[in-house]
Amino acid sequence: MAEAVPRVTSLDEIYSNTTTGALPEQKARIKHLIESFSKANGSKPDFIARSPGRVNIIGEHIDYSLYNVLPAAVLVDVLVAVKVGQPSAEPKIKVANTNDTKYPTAEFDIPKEGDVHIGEHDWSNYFKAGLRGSIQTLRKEHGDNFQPKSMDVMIDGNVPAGGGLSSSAAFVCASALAVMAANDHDVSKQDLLDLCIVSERSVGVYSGGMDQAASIFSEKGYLLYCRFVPKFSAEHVPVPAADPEITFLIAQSFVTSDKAVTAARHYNLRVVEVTLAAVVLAKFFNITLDPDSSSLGFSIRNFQEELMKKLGHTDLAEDKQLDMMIDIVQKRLTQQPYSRAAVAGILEIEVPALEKAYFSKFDVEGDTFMLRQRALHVVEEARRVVAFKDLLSSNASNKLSQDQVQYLGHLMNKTQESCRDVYDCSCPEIDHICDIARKSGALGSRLTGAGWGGCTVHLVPQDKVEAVTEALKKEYYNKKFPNLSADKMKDAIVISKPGQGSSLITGKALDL
Ligand code: NG1
Repeated sequence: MAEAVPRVTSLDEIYSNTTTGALPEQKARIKHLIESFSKANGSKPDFIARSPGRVNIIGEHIDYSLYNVLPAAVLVDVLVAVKVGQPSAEPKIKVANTNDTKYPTAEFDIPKEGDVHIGEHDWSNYFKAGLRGSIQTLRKEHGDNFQPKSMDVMIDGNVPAGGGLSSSAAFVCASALAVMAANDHDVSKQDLLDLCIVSERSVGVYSGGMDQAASIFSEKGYLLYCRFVPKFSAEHVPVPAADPEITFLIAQSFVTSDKAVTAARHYNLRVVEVTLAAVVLAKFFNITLDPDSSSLGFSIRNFQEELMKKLGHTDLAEDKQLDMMIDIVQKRLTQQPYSRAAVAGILEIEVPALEKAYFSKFDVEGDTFMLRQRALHVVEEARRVVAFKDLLSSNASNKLSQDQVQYLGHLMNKTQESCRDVYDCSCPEIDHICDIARKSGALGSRLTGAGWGGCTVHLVPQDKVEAVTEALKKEYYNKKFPNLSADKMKDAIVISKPGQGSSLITGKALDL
């Protein structure tokens, strides 16, 4: 039996041992949510579905090429409080937010047939995305006549929006979990993951799957090593001991990058570029790729597997295979960007056929594509992830030496260089934060998440945390945002130990 998303009856199971002082603060927050819910709906919620944000330690922009990544859940999360109504031919949904001035209440029906409608950019779309995916799954399982239940919902989220900690995945995962639970479905972690990846694509972002995996599968105290092939699997990797202890410091840039708004020229364009790189390389080696589970159906990882089969190298270790891939990308793809006509020419198809295959699922701005640069980032980053994970796993029960800690930091610094220069997904503010942090004691500093703003993560020895924090305040936040409120400053820099993944908060945990 696949493992179900846990039901917890005590908040300690989620929030204790994650960050000092977290438990009382979270209890107060949940109490406030329950009180606001009762005020709006006349009684307490039946349960609260919860899913956290995540920080990616290493493995950036490679999940949608199906390469392994190493994220962890953070403490901040999205809470979806629910009161369940009756099954109905015309089920009604009311979605409110504890911050109702910023996020006004939305009310709508679930259509009898077809998908839940998702309109222009609106905060409630992320709930609708989770709802849409869940209803599709429930109808698949119980037939088209399945009658969903009405729901009164109130949401409270503290993952900074557009801040690189994957607020969208936390929101979609918590919403889908809420809908499945409201309809008496004990969803497994794997099923929730599958449906959330598809759900999030309905908000227009051709997301990889890392964020949803980290949000759902993470366990307190562990990083989550995610493999996407042959199918998704998660391995819980402890953060090894070191002297001084290593910490992951998370610092916001406060440069907001809304993926759903900028996707056409940022995120989705990269998805197209790496997909085109995969099919072009396959063509060069006379390989026909079968569609895979990546966003557009053809991934560099799949090309690698097919190439290794063809060359008789399937038993070669992962790092050696990736070294070969790096060499191939450098030799076979040109520095110059490729036009649509050039790609179509290589694939021996007409431009309209190319456009139908790779440009019709979502809007993409751009007529030239940096295939070599994007593919090179992908295979080199995948190689760094393997090196990082191998070092952690081989030292799970020993203390890391100073050299080993330095090496982990070095890998993170290389990721940042590649994101900045090769994948072009950093921004001046992120580069600046990384410089300040390194100069004041961080061993590794890089953007985390999609980039173009958002958030950074730093590998910092415990005895340097204060120096790095002070330097960032002085040289970045105080200069760039002199009027930052105390609350915002508190959110700007966080040391969050790896947190717990999705859960349903029920029973006694709601008696606050
Ligand atoms: P963010 O934008 O930080 O949530 C996005 C993708 C991930 C991954 C990273 C880059 C979504 C939901 N998430 O993360 O899958 O591709 O960018 O590594 O689109």
